[in-house]
Amino acid sequence: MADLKSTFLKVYAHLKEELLHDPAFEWTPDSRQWVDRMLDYNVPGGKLNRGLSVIDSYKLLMEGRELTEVEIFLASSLGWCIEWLQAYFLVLDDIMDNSHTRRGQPCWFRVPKVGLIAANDGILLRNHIPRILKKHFREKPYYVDLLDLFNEVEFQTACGQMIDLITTLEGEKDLSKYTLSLHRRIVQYKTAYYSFYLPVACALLMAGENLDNHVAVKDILVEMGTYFQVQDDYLDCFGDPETIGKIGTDIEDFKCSWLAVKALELSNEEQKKLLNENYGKADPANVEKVKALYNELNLQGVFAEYESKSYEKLITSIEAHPSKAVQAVLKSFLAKIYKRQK
Ligand code: GPP
Ligand code: MG
Ligand code: MG
Ligand code: MG
Repeated sequence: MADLKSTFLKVYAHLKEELLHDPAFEWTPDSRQWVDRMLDYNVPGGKLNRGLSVIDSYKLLMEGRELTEVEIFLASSLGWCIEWLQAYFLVLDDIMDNSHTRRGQPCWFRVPKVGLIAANDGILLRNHIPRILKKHFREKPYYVDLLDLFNEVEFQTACGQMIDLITTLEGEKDLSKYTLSLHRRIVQYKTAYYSFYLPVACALLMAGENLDNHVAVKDILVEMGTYFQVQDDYLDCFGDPETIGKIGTDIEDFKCSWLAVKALELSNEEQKKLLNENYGKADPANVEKVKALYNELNLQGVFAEYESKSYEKLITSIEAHPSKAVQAVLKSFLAKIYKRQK
């Protein structure tokens, strides 16, 4: 595993060098240095679960046979495309969510002299993906499918982000619209497609599969992605910022978080009143009141229950899949996130 990660990181260095010498632009020392620093700051510093999953999944689809160096390079490159996509989303998401830290360091837009240049850096990160794909996959029979996949998943994520944001609009702060079905819709689009379906879909394309034949796999991965974002919502309030590398802002931002939805479901009239008065305010005193109510309602226990139920349901759907190789892909993905603390 440590070995796979170091191979994967070597591919990052290689792709970065290519991008820093992309012949479509006339590079100067300044411009090259900016992109170099921006990439190192934003791309490789996460858990790399999404990227590494492409290699893992491809290997499992090959029934565990030893991969060639070329196969490892290609699967790693696709993995990095997903990490680039993630970096692009996070740079912009942190501006939109007014966040402070990410991966244990200040959000990129908060770095001195970066500010809103970060918005353009997000655009650059996004554009690096088709640059990488063109360089390494242009001759592959599945090239068009890859481009199409990345485009479709990005579109779905942006739509999810849109509904995540418009539900919080000032003047329309109305907690009564925060239901489990709205929450599910938001997280399915903003998180599940790009974080869970995309890595496996990349591996399937590389293995020569037609994605239309894998709708059942997609459904399971979207379910897993939903569970993953519920964990993210939970950790936003109950996680240790040192461990998760970010400070939660969901309460301040009036987000349709799983915790808010559950709190509303379990509250009596008085508790609902408290939520309405304190949710979505930047003042730490208001935030504390919301957190105290979450504790009073035992949301940690409610989450623990949800977590084990989701796990059991997912295992049951995975075991209903006819292919043992696909089952292995899905189980390995689930094992990486079950009871995660970060
Ligand atoms: C996670 O939401 C969703 C994304 C990072 C997708 C962003 C999509 C864009 C089109 C920009 P989150 O805000 O809960 O994540 P975090 O808790 O990591 O800030
Ligand atoms: Mg967000
Ligand atoms: Mg955010
Ligand atoms: Mg979050």
